[in-house]
Amino acid sequence: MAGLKGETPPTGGVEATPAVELGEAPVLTTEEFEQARQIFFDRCAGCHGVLRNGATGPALTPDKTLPKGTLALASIIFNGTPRGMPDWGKQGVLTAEQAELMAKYIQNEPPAPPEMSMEQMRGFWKVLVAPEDRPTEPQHTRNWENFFAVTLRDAGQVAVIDGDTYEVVATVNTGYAVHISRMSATGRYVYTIGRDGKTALIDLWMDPPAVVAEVKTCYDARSVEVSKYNGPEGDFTDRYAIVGCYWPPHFVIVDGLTLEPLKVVSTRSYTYDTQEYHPEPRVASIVASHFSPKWVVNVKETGQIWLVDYTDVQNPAIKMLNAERFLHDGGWDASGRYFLVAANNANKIVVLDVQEEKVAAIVETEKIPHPGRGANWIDPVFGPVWSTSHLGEGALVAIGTDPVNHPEYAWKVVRTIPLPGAGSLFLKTHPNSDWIWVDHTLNPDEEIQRTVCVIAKANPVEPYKCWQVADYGRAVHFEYNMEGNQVWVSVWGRADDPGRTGEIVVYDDKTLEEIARIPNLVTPTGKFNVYNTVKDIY
Ligand code: DHE
Repeated sequence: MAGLKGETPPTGGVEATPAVELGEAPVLTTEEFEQARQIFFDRCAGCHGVLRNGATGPALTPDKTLPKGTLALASIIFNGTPRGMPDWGKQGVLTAEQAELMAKYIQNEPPAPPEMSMEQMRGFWKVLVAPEDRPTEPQHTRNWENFFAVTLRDAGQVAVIDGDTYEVVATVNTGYAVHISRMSATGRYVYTIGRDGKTALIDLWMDPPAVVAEVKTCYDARSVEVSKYNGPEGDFTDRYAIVGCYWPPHFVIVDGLTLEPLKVVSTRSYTYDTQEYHPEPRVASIVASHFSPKWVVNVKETGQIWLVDYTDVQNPAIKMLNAERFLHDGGWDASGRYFLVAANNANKIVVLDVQEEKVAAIVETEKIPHPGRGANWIDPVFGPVWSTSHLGEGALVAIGTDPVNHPEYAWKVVRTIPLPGAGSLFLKTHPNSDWIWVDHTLNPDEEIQRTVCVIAKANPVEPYKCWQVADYGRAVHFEYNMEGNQVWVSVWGRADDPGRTGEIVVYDDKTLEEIARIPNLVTPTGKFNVYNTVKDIY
């Protein structure tokens, strides 16, 4: 079979013109093409896009890949690059044969994945325990506000762990590779979003906590959020949730208590600057405003921030703000008025003023900012700041966030603190803490991957201390307990390596001494403390 052609990507009715002669692409059998298509969807689409137009990672359309050739592409796939391409071969995720298969696959035209209708979403929707059959008060005596929802990435599960006792209270089946968990405004419910587009609703009042509803609204997703507003325009507490999809490129508003899909809105649109049509503008981070009944929806490829008013979900008013490409992750400043989001490949942080509903500033930072939700703290010289670390540079920056009392520092990088290396994914602090914690998960050096550093807020010029969290795997992501006096760090092992699948290490935040290990977790990743997530404390 000559270079197997995929279907024409959806272009909104306009015929797509292939950029190159497909005859040049390496030949794949139908089975090989199908295997490669699945691997691409699971491992590559997140950064490169399903249609391979590029975003966090470069475009991988045949006009770009064919000139490189199979050997060079396979080497990149196996060994990774310092710019952030994971070393899939070295990590043991792909074999040399699979790396070669993927190298051949990406020289072919990308096949178009299917769309998803409201009818299909409704077909996937299940209410396992109806709201009227759920408990009216907690069925256990545990301090559920100090529970942590922990993604067990390669197990397709979320562990609910008691932050007081470190016991795993429940391990629930969710979607595959849950990306984030968000809590209802009351904290009672956890909303998880799987990479496979499945949302699960976990009721923490049940004994043990269990999934009470689930729905699939996309084939590929990264974000979920709830309605948090309670004010003059109404009480929307826990009334709705919103799921942001990578594929199909849309967001879906669902009922907050049952996950019934209610409204789907496409994000296919035009880039904010050149105003070119984009067939795959994916939904990156979403946050709920506390000031107004609105979600902040960050649309990656078109570089727009959409303010979605949820007072009338069937007829939502959407304000589209021009921002920057490619929007990714971000968090609130301490006041909750400003949302700071990374446009990671532009090396910029966009500052949204939700009160004025405008972009307040775009801040130039280091290479590939990756804040998670960032870290808010008081700098001894510059006052209130928000920080991000970076994938492409060993640097943590502080950006002034107080235009009223420190206007000269607002929306400027006021500090750049050197780190042992690049490849940082996350950082975290807490108002009660003296430290900012930062990881180096994607650094190519094995020792640095396991190393976390703390920076003293009182002397933020260099790390106060750096150390390896474990003698295997990679250290990733932080979360504080409810009191803000303990820090949890994940260690990624390998799902197929018994005894070293992964664990969580708990530190005393005052002394930086290790106080507990929660062992035998399968690739624990994001950890979300109920209280801190409800209150947006980071
Ligand atoms: Fe994430 C947050 C997308 C890779 C773990 N990640 C986010 C958010 C987005 C996103 C849009 C913000 C959600 C929000 O706040 O609403 N992540 C992507 C990707 O597209 C990317 C680059 C590639 C992919 O294929 O997924 C990617 N992310 C990863 C990982 O490899 C990580 C480390 C492990 C994994 O699960 O795949 C990972 N991402 C996380 C975590 C958060 C996150 C733990 C939440 C951080 C927080 O504290 O808020």
